[in-house]
Parts: sequence; C-alpha cells; structure tokens
Amino acid sequence: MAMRALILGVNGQDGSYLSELLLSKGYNVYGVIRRASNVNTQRIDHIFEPEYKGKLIYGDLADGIDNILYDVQPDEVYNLAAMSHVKISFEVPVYTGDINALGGTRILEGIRKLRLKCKFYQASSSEMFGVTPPPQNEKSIFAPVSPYGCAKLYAYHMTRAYRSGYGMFASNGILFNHESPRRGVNFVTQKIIKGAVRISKGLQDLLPLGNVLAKRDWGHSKDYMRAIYMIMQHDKPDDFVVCTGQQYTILEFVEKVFAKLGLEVKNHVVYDDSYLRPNEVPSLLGDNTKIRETLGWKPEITLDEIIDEMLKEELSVGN
Ligand code: NAP
Ligand code: F7E
Repeated sequence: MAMRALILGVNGQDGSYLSELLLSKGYNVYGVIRRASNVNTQRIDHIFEPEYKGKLIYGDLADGIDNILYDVQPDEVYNLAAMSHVKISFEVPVYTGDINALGGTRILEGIRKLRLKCKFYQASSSEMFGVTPPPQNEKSIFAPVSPYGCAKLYAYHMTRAYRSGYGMFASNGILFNHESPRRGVNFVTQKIIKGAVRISKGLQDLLPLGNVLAKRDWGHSKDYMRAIYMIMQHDKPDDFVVCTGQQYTILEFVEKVFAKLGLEVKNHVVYDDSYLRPNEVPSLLGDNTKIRETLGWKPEITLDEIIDEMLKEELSVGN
C-alpha cells in the first residue's frame, strides 16, 4: 500500500518541493492549509490538481490537528509550518511562540494520544545557533537571539523529549538558509533578485537593504527536501545539520546578482535601517559532516545555479 505523508506548511516554499518529491516516490500526500481571504496556493496548484492523489485539508497549528491526524492516519508527518520570518518574529513574538514552539508540541501530543505509529519530522533552524561562532554543527551551543530562534529551539527540544520519553521516531533537521524561485518575497535573496530585475527593466532605481555584512550559508530548497526525506528514511530517529559549508555576505550575493544583469551596485543599493533587527545573527556557516557520513547526502546545486534559476524565473514573470 502507498505510504501516507502529512505535510504541515504544504503551501510554503519547502512544502511545495517536498510534495513533489514524495509524490514522485509514490506517496499519497496530504497537506494542511490555512484558510486565507484570497487564494494563496500558487506554489502548489500545479501539484494538487483536483484529480491528483494528493489532498488538501484546512487546519491551523494554533488549533491543533488531532482530527486531521486521526482522519489521515499518516505514516510520516512533516512539520514545516511556521511563522518563518525572523524580523517579523520581533513584531509578533507571542504568536511566533504559539505556532513555532507550541505548534510542534500539539502535533507530537496528538500523535502520542492517538497512539499513531507514524514518524515525525521537525523543521528546526540554524537560527537556533544565534550568536554561536561558526562553523556550527550538531554539537554546537544553541544561543538564539530572536523570538523565532527561541521558539524553534523549544520545538527542537520537545521533538527530542518525545523521542526519548515515548520512543517515538521523531527527528530534527537543523536547516541553514535555503532558497529557490519559490522563496517568499520578503527574504533577502528574493528581495534582491526581484529588485535587481526591476532595476534592469527601468521599473525601479534603488534597492534599500539593512545589514549587508551578515553572512549566510545558502543552499537550494530542493536539495534540502531530499535531505529531510533521507533523515526520515534513516534506520533510527536523529538530528542532522543540513547546509552547504559555503558562506557569503549579503553584499556578495548582491554583487553576484548585479554582475549577472550588468548593473553597478553603488548606483542602486542604499542603506535603510528599518530593515535592521533588534538582534542580528551575524555569521552562519554549517558543518555537514554528520549527514554526509551517516546518510550520504550532499548538496548538488551551487549558489550561482540558485541565483541563475531565481533570475530566470523572475525575468520571465517579473514586472
Ligand atoms: P514558508 O515559505 O514561510 O512556509 C511556511 C508555511 O507554514 C506556509 O505554508 C504557511 O502557511 C504555514 N503556516 C504558517 N503558520 C501556520 C499555522 N498557524 N498553521 C498552519 N500552517 C501555518 O517557509 P519555508 O521557507 O518553506 O520553511 C519551511 C519550514 O522550515 C518553516 O518551519 C521554517 O521556519 C523552517 N526553516 C526554513 C529555512 C529556510 O531557509 N527556508 C531554514 C530553516 C528552517 P501560509 O502559506 O498560509 O502562510
Ligand atoms: O535575512 C539581512 C538580515 O530574512 C538574511 C528564514 O528562512 O533563514 C531565514 O532567516 C540576512 C539577515 O533570512 C535585508 O539582517 C539585510 O542577516 O533572508 P533573511 P534569515 O533571517 O537568515 C533561517 C535559517 C530561518 O530558519 C528562517 O525561517 O539578510 N538583511 N537586508 C535583510 N534581510 C531581509 N529579509 N530584508 C532586507 O532588506
């Protein structure tokens, strides 16, 4: 019988790529979406066509999803749902805690109470390392400095607590920044891509940015969804850092994008302190030794290839 996967956050960047991956492997994929006042399923409309074997169900992590767990009886549950923007988490810290920290606990507790035999994946984040200097790996100290990072750390520890306390197959992927043409518009890579394309078309002159000296380890969402699938197929539950081991500043990312479009950075990029955060995570650079050696995973898509793919998409649809 086909495996049944339940994805929370199915219509986010990662949920869309994970759906495609699992469907290609013959899974029945069920996804939880929130009611919105307008249609916001553009990332998955091509995947979940009416006649397809996938299925979308309304739900919200604020509410708990016991009824959905009971109805779907999944083999694997992927919790990708979150208020995922770090700067916005400073503006809605309590809500961020409710969804990103307690949301995961609601799922774990639902699985336990219903005595489901399913596996559970928690989307943990490199933001949990906060101000710990690089390189960061599974043994590094967690020192989060944002409501987002603190809430994710709670969910990370609860995943481990349910694993040790109840013998559940519950694993964490500690994913570093990952991007794609489906990245949300207010994350820095997509903002730079869209801004640069608009500048190249004469639709905009300036690109305002905050701290361009922050350093990030950027990979492709598709590569990282392959990693989390491998984490779930491992013979035991465990926690893995997923990263490329390559680091660039935001400014270096801007320079790469502008060079590809023949634009001069100094003519267009301006500093705007409204994009600063109360606390910054200055330097993320992961060490992926454990997942490479244990599961044989490695990233396949380079940062230049990510930029090329994002630019190609934006140039074809952007305005
Ligand atoms: P994303 O594009 O922002 O997607 C997040 C998804 O969560 C969206 O589908 C969103 O629904 C859903 N969601 C938000 N609040 C919810 C709630 N209360 N109940 C149910 N669903 C809710 O994020 P992403 O980039 O795909 O990331 C996926 C996960 O990995 C997130 O948990 C994120 O925190 C984590 N993560 C991401 C990165 C990264 O670099 N991308 C790195 C490490 C960890 P709507 O579409 O309705 O808003
Ligand atoms: O910022 C700096 C900003 O918002 C990256 C999420 O997926 O990855 C992501 O969180 C850096 C920061 O991602 C602007 O200060 C400068 O240093 O793209 P971002 P993030 O905060 O690293 C982690 C791993 C997650 O888990 C999160 O879910 O860029 N920056 N100027 C800017 N950032 C934004 N957004 N906008 C600017 O104008």
